[in-house]
Amino acid sequence: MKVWGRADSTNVKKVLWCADELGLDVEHQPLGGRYGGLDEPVYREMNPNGLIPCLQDGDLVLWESNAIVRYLGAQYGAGRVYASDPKRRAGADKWMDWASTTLVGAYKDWFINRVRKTPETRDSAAMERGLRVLREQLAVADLALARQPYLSGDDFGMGDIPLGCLSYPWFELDDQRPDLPHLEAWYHRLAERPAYRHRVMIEIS
Ligand SMILES: N[C@@H](CCC(=O)N[C@@H](CS)C(=O)NCC(=O)O)C(=O)O
Repeated sequence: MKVWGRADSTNVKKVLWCADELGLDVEHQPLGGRYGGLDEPVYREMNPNGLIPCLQDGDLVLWESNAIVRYLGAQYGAGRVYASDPKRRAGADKWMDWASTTLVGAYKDWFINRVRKTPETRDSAAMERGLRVLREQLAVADLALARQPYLSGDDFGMGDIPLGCLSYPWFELDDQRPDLPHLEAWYHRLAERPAYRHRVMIEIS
């Protein structure tokens, strides 16, 4: 099994973290960002979007990070990362989609300006707007986590992976965060997982 994509990309982190949780032996090829290679014809053949991550497992080539996480879970983690019960699985699916749709635009506005731009080049208005929306939206996750220990339900699962990847910079950068105790307790639970520490808690860049 092979995964393409630089390790510090949020979407690549999802895949590498999930694979580690499942104990899979993955060949990792950094790509994108400072590594380049996204316009190489061989890569475009696999992922015509020219984005990372991309997975190859036997004759399957797959892009879209959440689809890859779902595939790995269904193929190698049924009953663990990927709930067998459709109702429990739908609950996890919901949080995966929520993180990648409702939340991610605000997250990018905040993260890119906060981390990747210099004070001179950053769009402060976009950064503040992103921060404001993040504060509001993360309260929704906090409410859910008041009732269950994981976004996936009683146990860790794929529903925790997208927000788990976004949460590391959120909790580690020293911006003013609202008091969301259940979200914070969940983050600390994730930080106890060796696979999370190995794949997600790496230098923020
Ligand atoms: N919806 C796609 C988004 C993929 C995406 O935007 N990937 C970014 C990195 S997080 C990318 O390829 N950026 C170009 C680069 O890193 O050079 C997914 O979830 O896989």
